[in-house]
Amino acid sequence: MQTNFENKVTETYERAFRRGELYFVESTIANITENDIEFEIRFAPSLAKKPTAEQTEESPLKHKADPFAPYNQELFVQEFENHVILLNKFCVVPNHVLVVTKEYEEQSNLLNQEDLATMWYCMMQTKSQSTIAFYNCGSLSGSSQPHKHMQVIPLPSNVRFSPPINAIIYKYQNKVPGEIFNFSELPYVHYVTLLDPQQLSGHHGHNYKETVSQYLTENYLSLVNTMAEGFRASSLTDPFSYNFLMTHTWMMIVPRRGEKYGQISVNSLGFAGMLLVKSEEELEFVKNVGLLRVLEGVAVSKDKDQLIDNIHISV
Ligand code: B4P
Repeated sequence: MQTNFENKVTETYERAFRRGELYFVESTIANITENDIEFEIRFAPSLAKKPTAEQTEESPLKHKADPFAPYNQELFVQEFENHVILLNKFCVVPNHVLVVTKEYEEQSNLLNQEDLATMWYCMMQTKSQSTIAFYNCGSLSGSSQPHKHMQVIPLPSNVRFSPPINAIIYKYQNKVPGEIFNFSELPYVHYVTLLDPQQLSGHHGHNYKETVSQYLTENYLSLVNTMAEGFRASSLTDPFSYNFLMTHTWMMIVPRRGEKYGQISVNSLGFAGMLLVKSEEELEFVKNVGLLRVLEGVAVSKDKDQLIDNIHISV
């Protein structure tokens, strides 16, 4: 049984698609196993033809048009306090939504309590599929639009461990919620924390939204602070770009040092274990080089001498 939110998303999606206001991008999936994790590579050749942010139909010149202000009414799902919830115009997975600030804010800003509350609202209101929420923060994070926006994407329900990174999280179930740790299986610096189901359950009466969003914000900020402390201690410049991922049970943050590895542009979904490639050459490149090597190439390698001593990596 779909919620009102899901009905609204589906109706808007179908109407926008029929009217040619939204593009569904065909893709195929190749699986690749490294370090016992089955990763997913999504091959979407027609995306290579998508106009870039600098050159859209509305703005063929070199100045950037903001697609979220004004936003396309055909993609509008609903308002939620300081945000509008829009459908992604170029979706690889149907019903992929964007949570966009009503007032312009920079994509390099920290998430605030209202951002996290709206991301959580979209996740909780999507009951017929599992979802992952993410934020591509900063210019090296794989983001293409500078107006602050978070994203929530449905995941195929037939995948047992979805997203693929869930295939390893069960090994870390002894971690106390709130403790920050990392996966020894991954070669790049990242920080993970498990969420406490008690704190997220509906047992907080009328204060539910406030209590949950405060809890999510505390956990998000403690990941950001741990990342920043690690970089300060290593005397490297703070990364101002990172990817943030959130499911119903965990959060993860991955600092970025590069936007692309070769031709491959990586966003948060790459670190969920779902990498996107746009040509046969890119697909072959990832298979030859190794997917973890691609991710390590745009993140911070755990092997970097200066980092290994200074960034606290607990397992
Ligand atoms: P950004 O944060 O700026 O960047 P992004 O998600 O990496 O998207 P990008 O635009 O760079 O897309 P890419 O070709 O790599 O997000 C901007 C968002 O706004 C995007 O979702 C974009 O599609 C959307 N958008 C642009 N103009 C819009 C408009 N006028 N109205 C509404 N929305 C608009 O990748 C294409 C898509 O595939 C992205 O959505 C990406 O998130 C998704 N994707 C990546 N990996 C995937 C995977 N493994 N499986 C499924 N989908 C995947």
